[in-house]
Amino acid sequence: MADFDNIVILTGAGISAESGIDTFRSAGGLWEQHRIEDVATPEGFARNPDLVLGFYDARREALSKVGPNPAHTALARLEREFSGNLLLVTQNVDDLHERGGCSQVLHMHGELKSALCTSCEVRSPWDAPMSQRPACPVCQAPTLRPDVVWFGEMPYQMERIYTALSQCDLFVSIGTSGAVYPAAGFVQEARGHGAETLELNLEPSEGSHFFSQARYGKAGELVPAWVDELLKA
Ligand code: BV8
Repeated sequence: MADFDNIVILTGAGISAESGIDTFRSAGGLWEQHRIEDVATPEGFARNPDLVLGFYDARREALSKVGPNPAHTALARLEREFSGNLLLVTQNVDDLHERGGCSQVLHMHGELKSALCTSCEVRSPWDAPMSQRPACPVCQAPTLRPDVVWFGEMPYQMERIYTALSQCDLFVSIGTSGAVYPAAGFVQEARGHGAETLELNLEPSEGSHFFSQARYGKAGELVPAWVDELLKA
C-alpha cells in the first residue's frame, strides 16, 4: 500500500461475524428472523414496542457473551500506530471495536449500549434490558428506546463523515454488503474526491464495482494482514 495521510474506514456486520454476532443478510442472519419493517423502523416500534424492545434486548444480551476478533484488534493497532488521520465509522451497534481497543469510533447507526429517552430526548449509557420499561436515568419517565438509527431515521454525525470523506486519500470498506444508504454511497463520495478505495469483504458487495481495489476473505485474516502492510509501507 502506498503512503496515505487521511484514512476513512467504514465497517459493517461482517467485521463482527467471526466474533459470533449475526450479520443482517447472510443466511440465517438477523433479518431472516424478523421483517426489517417490524423491528428496525419507528413505525414497527410504535406498532409493537414489546417485539422491538425484545429484539434489541436479545442482541444486547448476545453481545455480552462474545468478544472482539483479530480484525477489531488490528484496527485498534492501526489507530495507535498510524501517524496520519484516521476516522473509523461503523454501521454496527455492537461495542466490539471499543472492546478491541479502539478509542475513537463513530457509530453512525447508534449503539446497543446506549438508551434514548423519548420524553427528555437525552442519551444515556445503557446495558440492561428495556422490555420492563425501566425509568430514564435523567427524567425517570419509563420511555427509553434503543439508541439505534432505524430505517427512515437520519444516521448520526453525517456532516463529520462527509467532511472526512472529502479530505481522505484512502477509503476502506470492511464487512458490509453495501445495501444500506447513506453508508453504501460513501465509496462514491470518497472516489469523487480522488481517494484510493479498497474493499475487504467475504464476497463482492453490492457496490464492489466502485472500489479500485478489493480483497475477499474473512475479516479476521484480511484486516490484520492489511494493517501490517499499511504500517510497514
Ligand atoms: C435514511 C441499525 C433518510 C439498527 C441499521 C431506496 C434506495 C436507496 C435508499 C433507500 C431506499 N429506500 C429507503 C432507503 C433508505 C434506507 C435504505 O438504505 N434502505 C435500504 C434497505 C435500501 N436507509 C435509511 O433509512 C437510513 N436513513 O436514509 O434517512 C432521512 C433523510 C432526512 C431525514 C431523515 C431521514 C438509515 C439506515 C440505518 C438503518 N439501521 N442498523 C440495527 O442494527 O438494528 S441498518 C443495518 O443494516 C446495519 O446497521 C447496516 O448499516 C446495514 C447493512 O448491514 P451490513 O453491516 O452491511 O451487514 P450485512 O449483513 O448486510 O452484510 C454483511 C457483509 O459482511 C456481507 O457482505 C458479508 O459477505 C460480509 N461478511 C460476512 N462474514 C464476514 C464478512 N466479511 C468479512 N469477514 C467475514 N467473516
